[in-house]
Amino acid sequence: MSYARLCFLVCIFIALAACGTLDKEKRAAGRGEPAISGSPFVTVAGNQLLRRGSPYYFVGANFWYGAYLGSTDEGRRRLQKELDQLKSLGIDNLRVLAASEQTELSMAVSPALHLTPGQYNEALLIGLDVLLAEMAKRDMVAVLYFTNFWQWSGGMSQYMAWLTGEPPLDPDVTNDWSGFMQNSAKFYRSREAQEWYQQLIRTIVTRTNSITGVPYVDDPTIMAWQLANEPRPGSDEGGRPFYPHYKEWIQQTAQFIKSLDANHLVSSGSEGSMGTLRDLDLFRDAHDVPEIDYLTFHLWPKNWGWFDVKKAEQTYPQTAANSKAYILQHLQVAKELGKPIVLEEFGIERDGGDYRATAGTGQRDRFFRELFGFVETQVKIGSALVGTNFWSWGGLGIAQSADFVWRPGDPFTGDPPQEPQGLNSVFSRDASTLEVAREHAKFMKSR
Ligand code: IFL
Repeated sequence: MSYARLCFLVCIFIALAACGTLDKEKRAAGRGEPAISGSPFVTVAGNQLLRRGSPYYFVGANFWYGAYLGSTDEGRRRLQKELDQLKSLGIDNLRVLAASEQTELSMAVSPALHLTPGQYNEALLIGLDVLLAEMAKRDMVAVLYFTNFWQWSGGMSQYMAWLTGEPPLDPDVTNDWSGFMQNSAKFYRSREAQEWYQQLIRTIVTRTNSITGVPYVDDPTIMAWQLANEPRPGSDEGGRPFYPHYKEWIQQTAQFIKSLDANHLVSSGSEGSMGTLRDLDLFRDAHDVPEIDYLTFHLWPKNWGWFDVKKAEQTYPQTAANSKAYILQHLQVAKELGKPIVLEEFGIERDGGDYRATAGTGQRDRFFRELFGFVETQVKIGSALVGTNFWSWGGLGIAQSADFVWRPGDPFTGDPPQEPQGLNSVFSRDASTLEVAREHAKFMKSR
């Protein structure tokens, strides 16, 4: 055989082998089996997430202030300790606030990353770099959200304040939550606000990490970009006429992110039906766009009036039943849309509604155990549920005042500034709660 002919046959052989491998990977993903090799990025295959070619199931936490810790020397020391602890427990998927807006809102965090349209706080951007670099060392992944529907980080209401030149509507002063939500939702239909928001997105997505030198778009430490924390179409009473703008915003923002970054997943940050005018069909419709890779939903028994900490024993059974029903409804939507789904927020107070870090966590442990057990059942039967992030990691943070109110300069806990410090925080010392999470992580990693 001539040398040229031999080379030709070898090339054909290699090409056929490669096709066979790809084919096998596709088939394995379709059957929910581990593929042979795979992308370092978290990717989607049908109702599943894949990481490095294997199905990816996770236990995660909300760590909204991660980039804040990365922005100071003291914070970095705390960050390293906390990431070590989380990693040792198997909690390795962190949902993080990527951008806050500077605001006069009374219960908002400061400093902020987005100072005025187009101007950013470099220290907090570096904080995000540090967070990602430290997470990469520990093989953890992050979900990063770009703004907030709520007031505690400035959020959409601050974009509206920039637009009008008026102070933002402050729901913690007026107590007019419906008015606040209707005003924040104008963000979706303001061309100028969308330009500022997209400029911010472009700045973050196209950034190169100053610590690792890795462009964000090439960094597998990022699992997903997320449009916002809990974006709603408006208030339950008044939001319906504006729903089309909301859906359009979801699709256009996701398209925009994809135009900058083909490697990472995109999700909305929605609470599910409770955040979509209490309408499951609208939740489904809003996420029935190809640019949204996976669904998200949140579960808040106390906020939704199911759980009353003062009548814990009486209200717990209904809380558990409602929670499971809510989960199942959302898994059904995910199945219908053929996408994975993440329960990326849930929480419950400490015993007796006591905010002190020394207060018991019996009721929280019970709730987490019950939810995680339910998640495991759903994972075993191959539903679309791929992971959870509890709300919220409080780590080594601690309330500084007897009134449990956060004030600028105080250490961060898992509870944002609008809520009592200690309300939903899972602290580093909460051994029994963390043991429940660790056990669940073991199961999820075995899938
Ligand atoms: O702290 C809240 C946060 O704004 C959120 N969802 C509910 C949390 C607890 O009330 O995103």
